[in-house]
Amino acid sequence: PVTISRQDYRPYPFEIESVDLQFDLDPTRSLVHSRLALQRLTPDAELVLDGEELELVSVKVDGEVLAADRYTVDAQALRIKGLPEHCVLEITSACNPSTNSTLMGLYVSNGNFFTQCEAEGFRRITFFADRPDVMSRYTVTLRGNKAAYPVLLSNGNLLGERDLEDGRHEARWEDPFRKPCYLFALVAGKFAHVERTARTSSGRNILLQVYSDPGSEDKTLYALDSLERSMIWDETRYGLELDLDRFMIVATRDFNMGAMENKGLNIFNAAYVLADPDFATDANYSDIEAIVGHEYFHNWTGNRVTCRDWFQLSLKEGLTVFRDQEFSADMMAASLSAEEAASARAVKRIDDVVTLRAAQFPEDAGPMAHPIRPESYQEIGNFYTATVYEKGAEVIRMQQTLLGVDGFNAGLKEYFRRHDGQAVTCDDFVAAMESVYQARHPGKDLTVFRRWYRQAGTPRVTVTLRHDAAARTVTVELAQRSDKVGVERLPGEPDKQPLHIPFAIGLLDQTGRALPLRLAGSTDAADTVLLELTTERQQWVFEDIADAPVPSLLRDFSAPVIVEYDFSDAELALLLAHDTNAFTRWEAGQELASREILRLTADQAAGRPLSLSASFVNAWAAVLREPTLDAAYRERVLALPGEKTLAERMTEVDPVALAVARDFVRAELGRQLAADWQAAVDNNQTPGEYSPDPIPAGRRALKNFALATLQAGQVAGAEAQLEAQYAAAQNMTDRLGALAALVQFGEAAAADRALQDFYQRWEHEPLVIDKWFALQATGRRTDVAAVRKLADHPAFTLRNPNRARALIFQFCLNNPRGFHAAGGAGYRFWAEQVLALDALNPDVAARLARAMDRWVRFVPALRAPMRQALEQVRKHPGLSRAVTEIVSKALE
Ligand code: DPP
Ligand code: ZN
Repeated sequence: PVTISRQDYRPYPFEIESVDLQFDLDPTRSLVHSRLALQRLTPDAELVLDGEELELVSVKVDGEVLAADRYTVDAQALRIKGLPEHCVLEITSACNPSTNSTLMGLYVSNGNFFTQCEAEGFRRITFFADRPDVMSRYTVTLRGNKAAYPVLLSNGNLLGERDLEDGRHEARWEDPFRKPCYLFALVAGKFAHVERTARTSSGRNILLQVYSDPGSEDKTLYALDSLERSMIWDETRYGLELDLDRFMIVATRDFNMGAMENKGLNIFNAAYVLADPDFATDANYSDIEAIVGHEYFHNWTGNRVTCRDWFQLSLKEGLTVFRDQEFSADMMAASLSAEEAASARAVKRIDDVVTLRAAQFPEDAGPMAHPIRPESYQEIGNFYTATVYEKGAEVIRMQQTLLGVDGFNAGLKEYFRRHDGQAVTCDDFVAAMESVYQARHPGKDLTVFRRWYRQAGTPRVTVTLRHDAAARTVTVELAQRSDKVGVERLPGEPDKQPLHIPFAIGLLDQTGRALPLRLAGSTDAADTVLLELTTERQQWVFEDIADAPVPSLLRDFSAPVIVEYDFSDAELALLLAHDTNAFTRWEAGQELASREILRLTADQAAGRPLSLSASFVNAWAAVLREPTLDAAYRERVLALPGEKTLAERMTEVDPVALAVARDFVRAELGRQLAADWQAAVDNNQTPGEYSPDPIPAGRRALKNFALATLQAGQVAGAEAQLEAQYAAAQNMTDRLGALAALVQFGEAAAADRALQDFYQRWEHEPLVIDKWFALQATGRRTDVAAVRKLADHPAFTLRNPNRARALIFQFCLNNPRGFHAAGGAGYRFWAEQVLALDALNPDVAARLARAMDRWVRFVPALRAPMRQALEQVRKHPGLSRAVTEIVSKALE
């Protein structure tokens, strides 16, 4: 496979001023006529247009058919030499959407046409310069049978529609803004829609529409509300107004990712559009809001200003994830009291950090580790990663932390002033931010900060505290190192260098009171101080501190780093009880729980009996009984750290022992604190009409966590409560919560009864059947034989990515007992499924391939069969470039 390097970027030698596309839509042979107005920028340059799986029908230059010896065409590209400086190129080609199982380019789902072009799907639609720095103005004509495809949509504004002979019709669309081809979209078929008109701050009316399968339109109202909220939020928070007269979202059941930000015509996985209380959970509602927001926010951060090349992907994704995180936090906090709002924001921050640690930290320490701006790739589809997205968002957040919210907003404004309408780089973004930073903080710059864009790996920050009783000072020393990660350094790449790390710190006295912090030489005192670590090791002195304090470190997770400090259990318990920063308070509990689970994992692996420490039980009891904590936050504090996060702390991972130990802790907490959990259940009922708002959602989260914990502890009466809740539930959160606890911790017969009932109730709603598969895929009783049986169920298909993710991915990624069972049957199943998926959809197969990323860290008995499974996949003839890249890197 060819490796593409960031250093090799060259501008495209042609300008494509306009693109006129005409589609004759037919499921088995769609014809695409493309008319490109070209300007050659480099003398003698050859025109190379990407094209894959296309049948070339004809090529004309300035109206004349091009002689066959003037061009070549192969499986990758059409090449034309000797074009004049200005010309009009007309290309007719054909493709077959009905057999396109990759879901890239033009494909058919449920009888309707959809497109997906990011990153490199447009080349499966027509021959084109499929790269983000080639920006053009598009007009699009769609023609198709009117009865079969009554709705014909593309980007921008509708110019007109008319009927044609033979029962066909056409629609003409025009996108007034230049765009790269990855933002092109078309949709054709039978749809229902909901719509409303919203007014922008400058007084323009915008038509907002959400399209879905006929009959589903009632379930799209939350998405439509979320779209309107997104529009208002981007105006109020960033002064960014929608630039189109019309904004459409279309839901499809078959989609490789969550959603896609095509200009004016977002295409969404139905899972992130459809909701009603009966079949969507609280988590589904918040995902819909976040993803609708995310794609909408791309209109400015991604579309108006786009990426020069795919190495700059984080330019739009990190920034847009940051923006959707802020949007969700603001929406959660809206209409709450100040105290509740602070707690809701902390919950959002915790959830984002949990995701980062579970997905990104392992990635950054494994064979796929890469900087947020990668240096090279073989398949760009493999770089839509937690690093580019979630770590990318943290790098943006740090810039906000360093500049302050006002400074950051000014920096963003400067970014748009400089680059609106352009395809730019991450450096351009930082330069815009830096211009504000330097103006407001003379003498400072972002030189060191920029290293975050080119260094992979999670930095570790070691903290040392020295109290001088005589001088009444505390000296804090921070030292950073970026461990070599498990990847070869690139040729010529220098050693890891120190990063610019904003490190928020507080100090508590031994009774848990917050100490006012005053740095030597300063007159201001504050509860939290932001230390800026820019070299390998630095010291700060705080004055006026009589007794040795307990530090509260990396408040609000001010940087994506791992903190090393030798807390005693008693100090952690103090922080858990008293820290004024909600994030670090939660963190203290997580650290206590991690220590407990890791100790028990070692006991389990060594065959020693397991016993939970009394001090840990007491700490959890105190949280359960603390009257001031709100439900959502309390649930986050009580929840145990996840297996993937815990595994990163083990030198050799024994996943089954870890799962057993973690479940043991849950069960013991349930058993020993049964009365407290029951009180949490009783005090957090949510009668009345369903609302996905944070307060009732938080109550349900705590109540369902408490009930499941009681069941984990096999507490008498818990199962009956779960069965009763399952039967009487008025919303999916409660129904699924009860079902999940029955499947995970209940008696097999009770679980099976409920599963059967659930299937019958929801047989006709695929999104709920996905949940049914996922619950079983992750069930403690589900082994490889059981998952194979589920894969034979008539409702299962690998062709639908949501279904494949629900069963196969969930089993391989989130069922440690089943997947890692001794003997390697899980790994053989993985290899089979990767290969079967790869034949259909390489993008999705490559994601599943990553289930083995961390294989070298497992105990030897598992490592050997894991390696075998990886080798088996790697040597498979005809393996896609995408999967080849993943398994080869894993085996390197
Ligand atoms: N659709 C994906 C996202 O919005 C890729 N752009 O993140
Ligand atoms: Zn995005």
